[in-house]
Amino acid sequence: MMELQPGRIVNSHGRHYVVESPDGTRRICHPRGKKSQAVVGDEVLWLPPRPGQGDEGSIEKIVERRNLFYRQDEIRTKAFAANIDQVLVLLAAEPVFSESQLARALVAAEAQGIPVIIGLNKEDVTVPFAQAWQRLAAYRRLLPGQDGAAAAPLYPVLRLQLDAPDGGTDFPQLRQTLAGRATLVLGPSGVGKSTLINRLIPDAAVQTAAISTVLNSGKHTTTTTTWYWLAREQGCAVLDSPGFQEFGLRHIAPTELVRCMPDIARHATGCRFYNCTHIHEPGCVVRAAVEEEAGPDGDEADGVPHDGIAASRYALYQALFAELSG
Ligand SMILES: Nc1nc2c(ncn2[C@@H]2O[C@H](COP(=O)(O)OP(=O)(O)OP(=O)(O)O)[C@@H](O)[C@H]2O)c(=O)[nH]1
Ligand SMILES: [Mg+2]
Ligand SMILES: [Zn+2]
Repeated sequence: MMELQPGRIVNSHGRHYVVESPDGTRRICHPRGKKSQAVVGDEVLWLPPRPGQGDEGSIEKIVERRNLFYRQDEIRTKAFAANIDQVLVLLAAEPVFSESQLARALVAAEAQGIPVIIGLNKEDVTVPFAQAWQRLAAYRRLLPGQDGAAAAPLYPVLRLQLDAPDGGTDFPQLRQTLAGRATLVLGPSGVGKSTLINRLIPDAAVQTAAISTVLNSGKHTTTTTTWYWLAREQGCAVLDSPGFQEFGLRHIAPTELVRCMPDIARHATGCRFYNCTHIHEPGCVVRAAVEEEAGPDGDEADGVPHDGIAASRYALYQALFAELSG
């Protein structure tokens, strides 16, 4: 009897999975059944080929996952990765990002309890960068700490210039958050996800491509998710992923949504209505907390904690609630 071997899926292409053994050796394996349910990041048990049966192994078992980050579109489920410690949602000055798609990715991460950091790349493209930075005000601004904790932004938002020698203003902070964790790099096409991987791991030599500024979109250069080690002994890995356009949230119930939007959830607990949808109920405290006004200097991230809900975030909640109820 051949013995089951432990391994981790580091890349997949259709029914071909690249499985990495603890000693770092890699080989192609196929899933045993008809369905291929394994995803990058999965820990698996696999069997080497029998003598004379080629050199591809077979995946026998997927070890129970800590988490699975995925999107659920109308017709299909698209798994990005399993067993990750955090998601870096990378955006850029160009192409112009969709706040709705950003919010959706954040909701999907919260639903799985996966911490998120947001990166805004291409600081050198100054005017579009300033506009994009402003559009992220609701994510950057400080929320008062709860239970004695210090005030903190809704999400950390880092300024980056990933093709520059120093990596941009907040690159040192990015390096710090990557240490000791497995980070899925997620975002639209053309924002610089693969550029980041190449910068961190020069051996990776991942293909990158210039965006089309005419179409305001990337070229979808990366087509599969890949797990790269930065420091294997410390468990530090970064995962490159294909750019996404639409982030479906069909797997989230409308009543679950508020829990996945922390700036809204912090008010929802005070709502006196049992089963309040926070959409139309008169006297709902969530609706009362929506702030139409920006901060004193017009920038919501003015360094002063704001407890109110940014109007743009509440509008996203309303739109998503309606969509998921449909
Ligand atoms: N101006 C500027 N361009 C950058 C910066 N970082 C990356 N780029 C460029 O942006 C383009 C897209 O980069 P990629 O790394 O291929 O983007 P990606 O997110 O991997 O895109 P997909 O694989 O299509 O999802 C390339 O031409 C990069 O050279 C930056 O800081 N400033
Ligand atoms: Mg790429
Ligand atoms: Zn309410």
